[in-house]
Amino acid sequence: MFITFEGIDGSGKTTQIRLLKEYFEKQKTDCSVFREPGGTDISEQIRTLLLHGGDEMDPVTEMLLFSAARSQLIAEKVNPLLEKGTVVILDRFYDSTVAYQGYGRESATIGVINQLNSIASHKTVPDLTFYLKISADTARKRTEENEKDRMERAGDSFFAKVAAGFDKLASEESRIQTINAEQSVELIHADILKAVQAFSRS
Ligand code: Z5A
Repeated sequence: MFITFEGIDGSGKTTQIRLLKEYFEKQKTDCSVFREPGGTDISEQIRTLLLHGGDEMDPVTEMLLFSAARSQLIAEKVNPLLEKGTVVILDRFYDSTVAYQGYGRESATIGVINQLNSIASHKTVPDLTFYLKISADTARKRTEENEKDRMERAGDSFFAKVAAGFDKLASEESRIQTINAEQSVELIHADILKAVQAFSRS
């Protein structure tokens, strides 16, 4: 099973992924977790460039680097694990490129980004995607102590466009389940488990 988590920064993805991994481990089901960008030596080097490179990075360069990191992760880790029957969970996947580089930066049309995503994912499609939907205010309160990286330094209007992009994607794609991420950690986990168990039975 291939599961991805999406949402704006601070929506609680990392917290929920940790709980879901614990659930699979209790079930004695092999489960691997990777973050995007990242998850391989090459992809982690690209992550450093993307999050800590200079503010002068060109938006098309940024879009291509996210895709390059993804291609390496899918080819080197995700696809071989899925072939072995391991559950793979990704903290972000290509929906983030649609939301951030497509709707947020407007680096290319959504059609072009979809083509790029198809190439960079090696045509691997998630079985389930959880979109943790949260207001910008709640997300800001949860992350205000953190030091801001290059992406996080983009302004409020950029993040409003990204959030609207995620909403639009979720309304268009049946694999995407929107979860109310304003709830407690426990209630969000329960919603996610219900969807995972329903998928496993189907
Ligand atoms: N990006 C892109 O532009 N294009 C792409 O294609 C891809 C990515 C793949 C990666 O950032 C950046 O790259 C990201 C998008 C961009 N940039 N932005 N902006 P990252 O990997 O460094 O981090 P992130 O994915 O944006 O999120 P995060 O900071 O790791 O947050 P999170 O995982 O969503 O949340 P969390 O760490 O689980 O929780 C945040 C805090 O809230 C923490 O203190 C928790 O204890 C607390 N929390 C969590 N859940 C709750 C609930 N339910 N109630 C109260 N408090 C909670």
